[in-house]
Amino acid sequence: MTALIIGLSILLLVIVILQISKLTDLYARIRGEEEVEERLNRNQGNAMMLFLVGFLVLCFLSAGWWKNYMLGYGPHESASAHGSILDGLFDTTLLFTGIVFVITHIALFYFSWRYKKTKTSKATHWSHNNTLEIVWSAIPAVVMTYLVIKGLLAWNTVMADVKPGEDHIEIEATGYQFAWHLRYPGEDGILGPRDFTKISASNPLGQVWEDPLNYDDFHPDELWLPVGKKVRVRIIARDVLHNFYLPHFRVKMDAVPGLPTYFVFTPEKTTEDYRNELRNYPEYNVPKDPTDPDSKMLWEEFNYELACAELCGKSHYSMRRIVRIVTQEEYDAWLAKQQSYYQTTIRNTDEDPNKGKLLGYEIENNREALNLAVDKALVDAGIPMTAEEKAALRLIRLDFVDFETGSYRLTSQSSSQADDLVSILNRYPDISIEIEGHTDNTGDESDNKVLSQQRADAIKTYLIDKGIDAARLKAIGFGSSQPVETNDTDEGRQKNRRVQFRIISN
Ligand SMILES: [Cu+2]
Repeated sequence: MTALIIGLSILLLVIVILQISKLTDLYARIRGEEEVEERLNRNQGNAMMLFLVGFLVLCFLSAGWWKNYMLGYGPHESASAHGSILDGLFDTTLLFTGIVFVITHIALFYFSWRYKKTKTSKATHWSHNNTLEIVWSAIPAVVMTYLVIKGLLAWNTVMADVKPGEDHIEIEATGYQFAWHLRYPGEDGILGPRDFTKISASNPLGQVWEDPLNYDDFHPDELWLPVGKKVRVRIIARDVLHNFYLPHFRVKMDAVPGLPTYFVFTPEKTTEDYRNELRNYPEYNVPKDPTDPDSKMLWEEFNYELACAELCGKSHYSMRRIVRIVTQEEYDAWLAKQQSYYQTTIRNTDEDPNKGKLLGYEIENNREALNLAVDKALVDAGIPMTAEEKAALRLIRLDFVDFETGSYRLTSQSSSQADDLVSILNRYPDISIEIEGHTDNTGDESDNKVLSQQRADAIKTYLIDKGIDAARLKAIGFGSSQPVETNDTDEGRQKNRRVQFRIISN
């Protein structure tokens, strides 16, 4: 319906214009061509002047009107250390191009008015004018030189890489159709190596799992950074050209397939600072959802964002990621919550080259957990407990002591936790323990009982070999008589096959 009305309106307009031109024609024939032409020229000249004034006034008014929405002005002053240099560069360029813009428009429209054709006017022909040539060559040359030198100085400052040993955070952003994959280095502060041939559905970045530097790297959904800290972003593309764009920080760098790029910047305003700045402007004191007056204000809902500034395909817009600039304390708390990609997704799957082996940090964690469990059982923390609760605390499972299938031979990786138990027995010389072997219910029960006894004995022997007094150690095999879970599922049976120890005296 709207389209029909628009179509009819256009048709009517065309008819009106045709009718007017017909009238002008008739009028000219009546009044004489020349007089009419002169009158038309005069009208058009005046219209040109009117347009000039209206156009220039509107240009300046609209710039003023939209000022608080534009990067670089009002609340949108740069949120990074280098950003103000770039904003200054833009302002200088805008000043010069603005002067040229105003002068050329005035000249264009004023000349059409001033030199409109009349009966008496006559054109003058200038073949050459040295002064004009010099003026319009020299002025742009001087201005260009100034802009280029200023631009080069800004470029050198903005593009400077981190110096060796300089304190900074290094993160990585990989663009692909259609998202950014972010990677942080984890506790070691170093991003692990990558190899594009290793890219797969479960290894989207091609991280080399043989390298321990990759073990703590994590892949967050949001880009979190602490305020005031220098950040170096490695920028990578996995398929087509993308562009890493943080508009509020004046960070923009191409992500080129096969050619790693980087950008170094220092965020200077937290998300909260930026919101509070926006709050001072009426443009941002309106509900985010115009149809719901109870929705939060625009300034409250503001977030920095990471975008792709390259038209990389049909879902290009969906590459947006939230960016949060926070205080160092908030950042540390966030870091503590992040989980390593290797640990959560790769560890002990078929892709893990360390499948079935314990890693150094895991041995460390297991030791801490075991020590904590023993301390909890032995040290009175002043919490009132029933006898059962106390007994439960004294029964501790050895999750990382295991045996070769169907045998009572300890696997090579069992020694780390068995050694931890030795240290505990040395640390608490007064305690005795009872080592318990348990199996699931598969196979013959008398065989199970024998095997569980042999396994408990094997641990006892190991401890005696390490210098623990045999009088402090007791070993019992329970077979499948004391399951902790159902024996109907794989998972349950896995839980039932176990060795544990009970602290019996101290
Ligand atoms: Cu893109």
